[in-house]
Amino acid sequence: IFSLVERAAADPILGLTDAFKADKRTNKVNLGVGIYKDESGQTPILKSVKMAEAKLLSEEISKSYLGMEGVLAYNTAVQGLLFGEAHRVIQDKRVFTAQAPGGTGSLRVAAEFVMRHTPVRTIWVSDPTWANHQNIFSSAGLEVKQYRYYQAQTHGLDFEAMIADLSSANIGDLVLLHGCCHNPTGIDLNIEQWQQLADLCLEKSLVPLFDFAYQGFGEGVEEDAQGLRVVANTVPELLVANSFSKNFGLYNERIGAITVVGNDETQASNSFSQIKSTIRGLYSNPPAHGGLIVSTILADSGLKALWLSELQEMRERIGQMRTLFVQSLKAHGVTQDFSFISQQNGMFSFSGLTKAQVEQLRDEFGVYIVGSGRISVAGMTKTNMPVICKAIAAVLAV
Ligand code: PLP
Ligand code: TYF
Repeated sequence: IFSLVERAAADPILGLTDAFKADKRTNKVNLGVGIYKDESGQTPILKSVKMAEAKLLSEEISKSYLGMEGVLAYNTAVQGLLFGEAHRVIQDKRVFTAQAPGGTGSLRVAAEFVMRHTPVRTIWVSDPTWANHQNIFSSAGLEVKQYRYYQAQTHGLDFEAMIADLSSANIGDLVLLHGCCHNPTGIDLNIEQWQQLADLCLEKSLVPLFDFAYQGFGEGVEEDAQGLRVVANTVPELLVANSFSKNFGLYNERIGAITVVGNDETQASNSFSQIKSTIRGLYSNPPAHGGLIVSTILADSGLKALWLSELQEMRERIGQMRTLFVQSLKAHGVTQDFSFISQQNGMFSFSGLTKAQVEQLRDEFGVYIVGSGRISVAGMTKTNMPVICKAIAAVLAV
């Protein structure tokens, strides 16, 4: 049977890392995949994580199975981060959360749950969006449609087009929304726009599915959740797939969660029972370590404060790199206006560089960015900045 299997295409983002590793040049720079690097170019383990792990190592007494929903204290803590502890959906007991393997696993569980237990067959994603969304949702059997989002001319949001496209969605359709730090554009909605979008979802009975992978990388943990909270205040039903890969630096622990908010306690609880059943059919129950790390940190005020300060440090370093990037492009003789890069949120910058320029950056200069022109600002340092800007100046001058 395997003789019939055709070779899969490489992932447009992860495949770049393979090409980067195989590149023998010494001054190469990887600004493809969204992984945070510190000033020395390392992706360190957070101190708060190391301390939580030390505590777990000395106190953990069993490796027995978790339930399908994972670590209970973790799930409660996730809800606090997402909605704020006093939010109406928590008080009304309309929200349930299951630990799941990363943002990706959480998105897949959400999609499988919707396919198996609701009549909904369509999900709308932004144009552009994270490359894996199409793969995750179509693997679960959902039809993926696109709504307009990014306007190339202004390097900004085309909110009117977004609303116009979503106005043609059918009752019950899922709408994938990036909670903050939109990947790949770095462009987010403001509060008024979130409210308008929430009103549309309510009016047309659309169901938001939040992909929340960068909480704390925009303006702060609380600030970044405002969009989600506005929507949760307005619509009766929604799903959230969140990830702690980036904001806890727990990439390879595969830690995230799937959260369902229902119309009332019974509907939410019934839905959650089916989410757990879906999980059982996929991987039975999640690995414990990541959930225990996060819940240990969030339950301890000292560790939580340390985590928040480490997250702030990552956020601020990326902000500094944005400013330096814009300045040093200018210093390298680039005359085009790149000031929009300072307005974008999160790890990424949507540069507007063409596919041909992206290829030239890689082939001639060893600077790797995603084909769409997305640059991971989180991979820039004061040391590699001159290499990057010199290369970009050269491809723009052609
Ligand atoms: N969603 C978005 C928008 C992302 O950028 C990522 C990046 O990794 C994910 C989901 C997946 O997160 P995880 O690595 O936790 O699966
Ligand atoms: O967009 C990124 O770079 C991150 C990391 O299949 C990532 O979200 C990229 C591709 C992928 C999984 C994770």
